[in-house]
Amino acid sequence: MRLAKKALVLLLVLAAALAVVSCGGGGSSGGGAASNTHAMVFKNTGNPYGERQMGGFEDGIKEQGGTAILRAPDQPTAEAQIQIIEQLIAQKVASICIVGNDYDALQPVLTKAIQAGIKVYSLDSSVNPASRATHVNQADTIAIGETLVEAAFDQAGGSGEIAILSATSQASNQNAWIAVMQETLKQPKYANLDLVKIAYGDDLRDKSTSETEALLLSYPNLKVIVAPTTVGIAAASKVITDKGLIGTVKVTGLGLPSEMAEYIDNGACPYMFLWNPIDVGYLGSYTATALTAGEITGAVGDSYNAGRLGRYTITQAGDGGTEVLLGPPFKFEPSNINDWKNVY
Ligand code: RAM
Repeated sequence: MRLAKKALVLLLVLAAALAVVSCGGGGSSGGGAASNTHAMVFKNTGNPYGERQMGGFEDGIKEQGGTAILRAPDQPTAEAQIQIIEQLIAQKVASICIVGNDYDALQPVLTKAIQAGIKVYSLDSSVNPASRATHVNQADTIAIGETLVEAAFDQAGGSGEIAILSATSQASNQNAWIAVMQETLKQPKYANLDLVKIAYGDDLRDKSTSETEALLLSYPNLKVIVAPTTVGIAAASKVITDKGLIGTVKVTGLGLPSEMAEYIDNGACPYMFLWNPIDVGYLGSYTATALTAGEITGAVGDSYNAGRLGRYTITQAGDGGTEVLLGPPFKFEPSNINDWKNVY
């Protein structure tokens, strides 16, 4: 009797194990995510930068014969991205490219995806190293932060009040750039620059507009607004233009040429920086297929072909994980903005 019970238990255990294997839930080599479908989850909808980045990703996936799924929640929150990622796990996509709304909060759901055999990596806004194979970084974090401080210094004439208008307070890309800016401001050269406030427009046009208006009210002597977000820089430039403050308060930061050409032309933003968001997404698409093909694991030294962009090698990231770097940021100013405004 006891033996029969034991045999039954053994049989049940074996049956359960078989079920797990056939569902592909058995680990990273499982077959649950064997499709050629690759997903990108952006921060939120309604951001032209995000649309360019997703467009580049889709082009790259298509030219490799795969299917791209492009998703973004209405609001730029981790909770909303978690719901989308749960759906993608159920769909058994081959890879998930996450543009993180939070560095740590996505870890449980991304771990679940990884355990289901899905290749997970971040792009543009990173998630923590435990949640990703690697990170596709648009440009060197330190170079961006230092460049923005130097621009604020130059546009303020070397002294005075400056403010930062960021995206959400949880956005890891903006937070990494702001951390470098704060560090850089400690250098003696920048001793006369006073960072009075870091405001958060949440990458929403209306909130970025009202945050800019609040900055102008609270700090009447403000000289420069640095917005390391394409949504924020465009909203701030429009407020400065509408209020007749061109030349009094300058705007700089990271902007999309198509949205910023009019403000570079009218002087609200003397100059700004960015990289090619289409290329960021496109590099992501080749990272996806290199990971799912098992060509790379995301380790330092892994190298792979990224179509028209050429070959890339994975390097150590500042946060202890790894990354692949697209290239240096580019400066947009009156002399070149018209060449770029129709490109992205
Ligand atoms: C916004 C987003 C994006 C960032 C750019 C600079 O569009 O926050 O993540 O990379 O700005």
